[in-house]
Amino acid sequence: MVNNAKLLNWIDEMVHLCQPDTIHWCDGSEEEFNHMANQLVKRGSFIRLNPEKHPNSYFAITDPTDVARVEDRTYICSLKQEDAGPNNNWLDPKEMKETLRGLFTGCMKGRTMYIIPFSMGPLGSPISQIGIELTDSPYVVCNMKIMTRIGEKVLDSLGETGDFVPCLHTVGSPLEDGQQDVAWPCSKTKYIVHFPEERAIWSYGSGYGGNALLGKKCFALRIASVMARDEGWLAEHMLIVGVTNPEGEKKYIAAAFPSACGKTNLAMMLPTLPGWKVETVGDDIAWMKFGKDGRLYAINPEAGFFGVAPGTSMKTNPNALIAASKNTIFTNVALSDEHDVWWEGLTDEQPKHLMDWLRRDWKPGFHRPAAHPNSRFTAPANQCPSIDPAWENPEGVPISAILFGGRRASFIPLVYEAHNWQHGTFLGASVASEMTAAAFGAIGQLRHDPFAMLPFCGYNMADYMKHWLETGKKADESKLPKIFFVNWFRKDENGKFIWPGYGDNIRVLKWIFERLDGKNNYTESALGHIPAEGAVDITGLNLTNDDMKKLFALTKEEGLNEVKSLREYFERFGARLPKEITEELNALEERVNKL
Ligand code: TSX
Ligand code: MN
Repeated sequence: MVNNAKLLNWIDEMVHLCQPDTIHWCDGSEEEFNHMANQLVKRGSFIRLNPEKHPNSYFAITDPTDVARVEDRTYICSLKQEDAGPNNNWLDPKEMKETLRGLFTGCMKGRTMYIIPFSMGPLGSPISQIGIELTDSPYVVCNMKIMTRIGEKVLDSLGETGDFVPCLHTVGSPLEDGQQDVAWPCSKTKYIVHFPEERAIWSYGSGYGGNALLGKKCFALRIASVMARDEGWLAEHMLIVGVTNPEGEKKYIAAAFPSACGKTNLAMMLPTLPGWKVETVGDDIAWMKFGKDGRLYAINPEAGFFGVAPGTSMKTNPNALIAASKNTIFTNVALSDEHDVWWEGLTDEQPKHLMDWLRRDWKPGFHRPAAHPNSRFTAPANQCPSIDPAWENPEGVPISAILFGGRRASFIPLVYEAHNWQHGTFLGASVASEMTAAAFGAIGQLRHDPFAMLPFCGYNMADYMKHWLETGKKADESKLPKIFFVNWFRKDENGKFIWPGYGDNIRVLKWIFERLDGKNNYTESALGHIPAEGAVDITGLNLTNDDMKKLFALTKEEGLNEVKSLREYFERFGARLPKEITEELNALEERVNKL
């Protein structure tokens, strides 16, 4: 029996507000998943995939207006606007609650309220956190079952007095008596709202991804970043990998990249250097706390991958395809006549006929994609062939290096190392990426995305930088991870990528690995330590010395442009920008001026 008073009181209040027809406590069993998937098939929301190709897997299509996170409808409702910062939409929490109470009144009429107890992180880990999501979407329940640890065991762990983050979600589409449901109910009105002081999430109107699977971006990043600030740990938009050298020594690395840089591909990469191994702990989020030994330990709070499908192939990421070969939900991809899935980039040859993500006929030569560019697979992490043996270790894995990166056609070298934690924090603050999708503005335009956390930081980004600086000051610097910046995307004068990327990125990780062992394989540059000549292992690659020079070339003109762009960007944080960030920027300018 559930005896947690906070939980029971909150559910009572929310049932009264949302007025669902029925209530269902999710036990997290396979039977429950199958039952709900069957219901979704009956109602036309799911199509069962060919079990010979994808056992226990489903195809879902959303409403065409509900296909991505809605950043302009996402709010951080802190008591003070300055605490949300220029990086967030803000409204007074009292006013927002009033608006939401109005919207949520009767929002689940004609529907079932599902109660999903979930754990972010392995159950019982000192780094894990519990959330309870109330939702009227069975699609959300099925996805949460894959992406998190859900069900009775979580309630047991919560106990009588345990705390949790309340996560209320509705698709905002109540049903009148006898009204026929649609395949993807949602509302034109959308609100994704976080109350950081109260540590609560209210999400209205969308059934998709990060808007609706509230454990992921809303909890594990926006709310958790606030908890981490207050409690002295880090909640980061980072993949986690274990890298083993041919001698069998292993180090864990965390890495933050903006979207469209291939984070999931790096998390699951197949190294091309003989004897090297890369294993996956997580592909999106890292929660990091200091252990008793003074080192930083990370867990992946998730249990699945919610990966972008287009571009994923046996060439770019075979481990992701194997992870998604069974027990997987595909959303907004295309469906073949054999009830298999397809998306742009999956195969060189296009299928002869498909149903596209808008349920229309599709044939090769059509000038529109068959799969939505933001279409996804929801796959269990433990099905990934490269999954790390320690991926569910409750203590986490010790992090030796943190990587930041971006998609930069010029100036930013293939790899460089920060001088110390403060300089590394500045590298994180300087993350920027050139856009590849028109949805985010002009293609090729530089977008600043500090720590790759711009859409996910639950408070003022300037205070976030301060939190990183303070984390470094409190720690024993010799035990802190070393910080690096990487850029796989530098282009030559003909607009061609110079670096082969993908599995060959192990060559960069090898240099980093050796730096961590204290090898003197670097030289100084205006940005930081770069590999000494010959220190990046390029045996077997078609790269000339000239190419390698191009990957690290720095010009004064480009450097001054970079400094100008950063100064302009940081200005928006006003007096709240930590003075250390300005100092690092000034120091960079001085070094660039000597080029
Ligand atoms: O994921 C990528 N990574 C990391 C892989 C571990 N991508 C894809 C980015 C979009 C999600 C990359 N694209 C990478 C990379 O390292 N590098 C590039 C650029 C690139 C693209 C193609 C080739 C080389 C580099 N070469 C050929 O197509 C033959
Ligand atoms: Mn992400």
